[in-house]
Order: sequence, then structure tokens, then C-alpha cells
Amino acid sequence: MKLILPALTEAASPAFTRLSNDELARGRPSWRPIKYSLFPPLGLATLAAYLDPDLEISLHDEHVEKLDLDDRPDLVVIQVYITNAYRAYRIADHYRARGSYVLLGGLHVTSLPDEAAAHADTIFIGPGEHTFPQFLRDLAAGSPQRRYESSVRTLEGLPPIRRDLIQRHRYLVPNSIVVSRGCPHHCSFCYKDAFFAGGRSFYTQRVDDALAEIARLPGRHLYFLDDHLLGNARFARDLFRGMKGMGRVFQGAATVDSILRDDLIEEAASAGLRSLFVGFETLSSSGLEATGKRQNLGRSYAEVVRRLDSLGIMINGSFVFGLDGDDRDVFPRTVEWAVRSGITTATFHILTPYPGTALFTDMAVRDRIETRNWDLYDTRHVVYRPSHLTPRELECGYDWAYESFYRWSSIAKAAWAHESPKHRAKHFFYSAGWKKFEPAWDLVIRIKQLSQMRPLLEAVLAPVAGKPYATADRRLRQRRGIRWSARSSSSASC
Ligand code: B12
Ligand code: SF4
Repeated sequence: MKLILPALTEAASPAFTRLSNDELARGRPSWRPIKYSLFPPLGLATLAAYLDPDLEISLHDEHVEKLDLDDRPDLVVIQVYITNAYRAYRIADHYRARGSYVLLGGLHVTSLPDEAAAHADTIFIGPGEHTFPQFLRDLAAGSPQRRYESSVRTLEGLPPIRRDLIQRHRYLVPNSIVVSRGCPHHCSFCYKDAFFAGGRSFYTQRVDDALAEIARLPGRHLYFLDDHLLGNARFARDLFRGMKGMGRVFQGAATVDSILRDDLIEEAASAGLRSLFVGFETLSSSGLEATGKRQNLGRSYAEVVRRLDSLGIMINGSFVFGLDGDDRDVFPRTVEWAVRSGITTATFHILTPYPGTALFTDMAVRDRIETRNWDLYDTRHVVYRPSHLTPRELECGYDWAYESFYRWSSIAKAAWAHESPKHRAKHFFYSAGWKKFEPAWDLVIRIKQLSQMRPLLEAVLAPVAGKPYATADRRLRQRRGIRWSARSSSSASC
């Protein structure tokens, strides 16, 4: 049995570039090996847990290794994202021609089941935690179905993820983990509502199970890939309290409103949260309104930054360009704000209407979808007709935003926005390390020494002279009405 995460076209054939001459002339940022050597295929390792442990199973991630396609496995399980869809279909066709039974599942299969069905013996719609074991039972009984749709949604009683199948040394962050699925919000551009249609769209593990999974992970560093780690406040609070004292440093993602709400973020900081992906998306309220991102409306982004900063939590800000109100000013306005605010790293996206989303349906009705070449749905290309920008202006503005945000002078300026020299230094090294040393990362990946870089990552994520712990715990105590004093701090369990 073989489980495969195919790579997107660009990664599978680096020698071949799909950039047009115009793009090449503009020196568009291209394939970044380090981005694809971050996380292992967690979804497939999750599914592998349902297989008989005595079976011969192999798990392959084409982003980090060359696939051997000369074998003839009985069963091939392939995960399909939008940008790897064509590659996934080619691999599926190849194995079916060799007599293997091929399963396709994942986000893109869920969005476009009929497209995927042409390349598979069986397809899976939605999360696989219940449909995959059902399929295995049907297969054993000799009656596998052509199509399975997930409707039962729970993470209770999951078998432990088969992390033994993951080649840890190939990843900078092998300890990726998800303790919930989905999100309580409904942004019109997000994959979430389509993927979780037909059942619950936000649910968590039991806290004890999540803590047990964390305890199984070696090392200190964790990356929570949950869409919204603070989405269920009670669950998150119990999780963070359980994590206190585990000595972890971790990264995750959360929304603007959840950062400002009560003291959950302090709990997270004192459990070890050191960097957070925050969906700011746009500085325009009409843009937020139009995309259904109401949880950001009327919230002070400056206060979000100030709060995270005071806890020593670095910020990876996410921003989308090409919303209907966006004109040429959106690029300098956004970058200027991000640099001035001291955002540590920025992820810019060109608005991308994924099939299945409300955004896609709306654009299709208005005949604004310009291409259905899924390779281009990578948030770097314009695939629809923007309203106040030409596609070229949008792509150039996006490239300019990256170039401008990660210029040395901008990194220095953003780092300088923090109060303490240590925080400034940490910002500077993290941001520069991520974007300014591409050839060095490539070399480390080529010589298979990525795991040697993990202690460095942990060091950068270490608290700034214990400040975040102290600040977070002091605030928690103040909120709970406990007087803070030097004596109580030395005897406290925190
Ligand atoms: C980590 C991550 C990455 C990582 C690596 C992915 C990896 N190694 O798995 C990196 C940084 C490389 C990455 C890159 C990109 N990503 Co990404 N990424 C994610 C993220 C945050 C987590 C994925 C994850 O591990 N989820 C947890 C596991 C448990 O769930 P899962 O993988 O979906 O697997 C479950 C089901 O899908 C299903 N399943 C999957 N395959 C199969 C197969 C079978 C047979 C069955 C039965 C079931 C099944 O069962 C699994 C268990 O429930 C998701 C957001 C999210 N919450 O999922 C975005 C996400 C998947 N990424 C997205 C995008 C757009 C991209 C990029 C194109 C864009 C960009 N600008 O970076 C690139 C290209 C990706 C590619 N290879 O083609 C979109 C996908 C949209 C879509 N409709 O496909 C998402 C949803 C983000 C978003 N909110 O828009 N990504
Ligand atoms: S808050 Fe994030 S994960 Fe949730 S629906 Fe909006 S974009 Fe998707």
C-alpha cells in the first residue's frame, strides 16, 4: 500500500518553468524548496493510522523526494490539493493502468468530485476520519463504493497518527499537529465551508487526547496547523493550561477578534506560543464586509499588534490583494502599515477563488473567472477579472509588496518597532532568516541537514529574556484578582 502527496507542477519539474516570458522578465519569485520542506503530509499519516499495522505501507511526499513509479502497489492513496491536482491525476492514471486500486481524496476532490472521479476507483468527499475506515471495511467485505461522503464529524477516539512513516529528517518542522478541524467563521474566499459541507464545520479533539498527542512528539517545537487555534475558547484554554510546564515552544494561527478577547492569548503565551499567523487580510472595512470577514470588522489591528508584541509573540500577517475595492494604493498602504507596525513576517496572497467557495460561485455567475487552469490557483497568479486593477497591475503590485516588505531596510525598520533590543534582534533574525538566505536553505536541504537547523529555530523562538512568560502570567493573575509580587512570583507554580 502506498500513500502519496504529489507535488505541485512547479516542484515536480523544477527544470520546467511555467512562468511566461513576461513573468521571467519581471523576475517573479518562484519555487522555494524551503517552503515545501516545512511540514510532512499529516493528513496521509492520519489516514494511515486506520490501516493494519502489519501491512507493508509507505508514505511519500513528492515535495521532498523523487517518486519511484515503477512499482505495483495493491492500493494507492493520493491526496489532492488544487495546485497538485494535475500531477495527482497523472499519478493516479499511471497506477490504474498498472492495475492498482486508486483512491483520491482531499480538498480539491471535495470541491470538484466529478473531475477527480475520472481518475480514481474511489473518491472521498470531506475529511477522511470516518469514510476511510468505512472504505477499508467495505473493501475487506469485497464491496468498495465508488464514492464516500463524510457526514460523521468527530475527532474522538482517533488512533495515534502514524508518525513513524514520516521521514522527519526531511522537514524543518516535523512536529506539525492539528487538534481541531475547520473554523467557526465563514469567509467567502476560504476553502472551509465547501470542505466541511454536509456536517459540522468546526470541531476539536478531546483536550486529553490532544495533550497525549503533544506528549508523543519529540523535541520542543510544535506547529499547530489548525485553521483557528483559539476558535473554541474553552478547549483552547484547557489545552494551554495542560501544556504549561511541558516546556514547549509553538506556533499557530488565530483570528483578530480572538486575540483581543479576554485573556486567552496570555494563556497561550504562557504555554509557549511564540509566533502567530494572523488573518488581517485587508485594511479596508468594505473589503472585510465584502468577504464576510466580520470577525475583523471594527477591531483595532494596532491593538492586536500591541498585545501580541507585549507578550513576545511574533506575527506572521496574512494579507490579500485584489478585493473589489483595491486599487494601486493597496500595495504601498499595506506594506507601509505592516512595516511600521513591526509585523515579523508577511504572507501576501492574490485573491484566489477556489472552486466550491462562495467567492468562486459569485465570480462564475458574473463571468469573472478568466482561467480554470488549477496550476495557476496558487495565490501568486491572477485567475479572475479584478475590478479596479488590471491583472498585470495586481501581479506586479503583489511582487512589489514581497520585495518591498523583505528589503533589508524594511526588515530593520520593522524590527526597530519593538521596544526591547532583544525583541528587535529576534525579529531581525527570524525575518531575514526566512527570506534572505534562500541559497543557504537550498544547500541545507540538498545535503539533507535540515534537522540540524531545528535548534536554531527553537533558539529564535525562545522567550525574550523570560519576558513573555512573566508578562503573560502577570496579566493572568491581575485578571484573576491575585496581587503580583516578587515573592509570589518566586513561589508560584507558573
Ligand atoms: C500545511 C499546509 C501547507 C504546507 C504543506 C502541506 C502538507 N505537507 O501537507 C505548505 C506550506 C507546503 C502549503 C502550501 C500550499 N498551500 Co497549503 N495548507 C496547509 C494547511 C495549513 C494544513 C494542511 C494540513 O495538514 N491539514 C490537516 C490534515 C489532517 O488535513 P488534510 O491534509 O486536509 O487531510 C484530511 C482530508 O483532506 C482528507 N484527505 C486528504 N487526502 C485524502 C485522500 C484520501 C484517499 C482520503 C480518504 C482522505 C483524504 O483526510 C485527511 C484527514 O481528515 C492547509 C489548511 C488546512 N487547515 O487544511 C492549507 C491549504 C491546504 N493550502 C492551501 C493552498 C492554496 C496552498 C498553496 C497553493 C498556496 C500558497 N500560496 O502557499 C500551496 C501549494 C500546496 C500544494 N502542494 O499544492 C489551501 C488549499 C485550497 C484548496 N482548495 O486546495 C489551504 C486549505 C489553505 C487555505 N485556507 O486556503 N500548504
Ligand atoms: S477565519 Fe480563516 S479559516 Fe476561518 S473561515 Fe475565515 S479564512 Fe477560513
